[in-house]
Amino acid sequence: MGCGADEAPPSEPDLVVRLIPVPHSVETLVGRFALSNATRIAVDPGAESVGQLLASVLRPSTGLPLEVVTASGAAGDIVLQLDAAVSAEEGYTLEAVADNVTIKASTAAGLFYGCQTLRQLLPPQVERSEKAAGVSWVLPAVRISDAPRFAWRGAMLDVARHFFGVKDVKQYIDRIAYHKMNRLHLHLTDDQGWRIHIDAWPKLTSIGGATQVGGGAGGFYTKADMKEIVAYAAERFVMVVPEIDMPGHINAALASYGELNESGVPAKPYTGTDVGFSSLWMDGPDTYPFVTDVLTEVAELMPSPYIHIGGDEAKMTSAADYAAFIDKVQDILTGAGKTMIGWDEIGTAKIDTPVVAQFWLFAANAMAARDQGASIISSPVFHAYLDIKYDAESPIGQSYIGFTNVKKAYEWDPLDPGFTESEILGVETPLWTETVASVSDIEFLAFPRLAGHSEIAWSAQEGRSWEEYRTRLAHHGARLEAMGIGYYRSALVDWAAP
Ligand code: TNX
Repeated sequence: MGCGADEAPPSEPDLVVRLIPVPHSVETLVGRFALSNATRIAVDPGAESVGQLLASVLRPSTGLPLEVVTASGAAGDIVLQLDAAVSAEEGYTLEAVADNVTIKASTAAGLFYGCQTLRQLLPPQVERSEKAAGVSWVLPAVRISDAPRFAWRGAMLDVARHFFGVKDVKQYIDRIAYHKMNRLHLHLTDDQGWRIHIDAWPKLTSIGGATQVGGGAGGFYTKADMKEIVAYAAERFVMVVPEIDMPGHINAALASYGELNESGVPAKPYTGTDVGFSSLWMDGPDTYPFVTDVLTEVAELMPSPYIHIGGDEAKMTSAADYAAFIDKVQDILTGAGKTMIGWDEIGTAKIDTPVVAQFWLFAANAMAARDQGASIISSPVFHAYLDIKYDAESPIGQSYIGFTNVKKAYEWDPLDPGFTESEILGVETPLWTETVASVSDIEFLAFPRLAGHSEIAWSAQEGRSWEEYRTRLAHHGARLEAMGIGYYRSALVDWAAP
């Protein structure tokens, strides 16, 4: 990326361009654009809500009125233009000169991503939720052309092991969207909790939702909650992808209904952190009606064209039962008009296209899925997992595969271990929450690693280097801090003062 500094007088902020994820091309120009009381956000019809979102993040810190108008823009304005000439679907161009900042894109999503870049061109204090005094709200003259590498730029949040409410989920959406990520995969069910209300099986949430790891109160989303999350995400161009994990990781359902158990007796609620011990009762008369009801209601509720069915670590299910189960589930989803996603183990079953396999651990399984025509989401446990401890000193997190420091989290290629670009739908960064009980725990494990993952999802592989990235990350920390994110101050990074 270009990093030419402007000739700023010493009292002005240093106007070096440092962006995460790094854009496709950056050309620094001479000069600067200054926000003032007269600055308006002038938007094309169809871009009003993107303009309002930009205003809502810039107003509190700058204290400027930043009126949003549907107009073609005049001198002094920030202009958001829908322009079919910017061909890449989520791409944008951004040009800042003394008179204007102009963002162009062919879609509202592209304009939104241009606005996220604009935020990062301003001083980091712009991210504060209260007025920041004594800051000069200027950005460097620059010409940027940008578009994402992958269509799927996801983050996964496990709300089953520990429950996180609507407000926390919205905040996570804000933070991933800021990094130009566009999928929130919600891991809604597991042994320790069932978090989405199902009308036909209400005890899933009244019983299965009432606890979590460590025995806390748990919780669940009503259908209205889920609609609220989906709408909030959609405004920020994030698709919410629900996961109902089956046929393993299912104890919360077994604890809710005796008839799902061979014994006829509900399983005991589980509040520990083991994996792989539970399975649906494959021959049970109520099992497939249950699976069908759940998937049908989830398909009706969620606009996402994808439903994730888990399929991981089904250690108590025989290979034959597992394959038959995946086959039936895929038929149910196809009937509901949805594309199935599963963890890489689904590659051991017969699957039909369209289908998506999420590579997490078993390359052979992911390859087997690929060989059956599956698209791949890359989220290798050794690099992409946000729940792994940074090092032995990390107070929370897991270490079953060792440690993942900020460098290792950044240094990987989503084509490993041998995919082609077109086989990869994209990248996802999962946060499992066995050890994550609060928003500050999320912040500590997700940040700053998620910023690096956003770059792997958005930016080109070519020319990527930790040494260069860490200099940008050093300054990105001040932005995270201004957002109120309690991120992990890795000693591998020379964090810059805000
Ligand atoms: C394996 S990753 C799991 C999760 C756990 C994680 C960490 C994956 C597809 N399954 O259920 O949370 O290990 O313990």
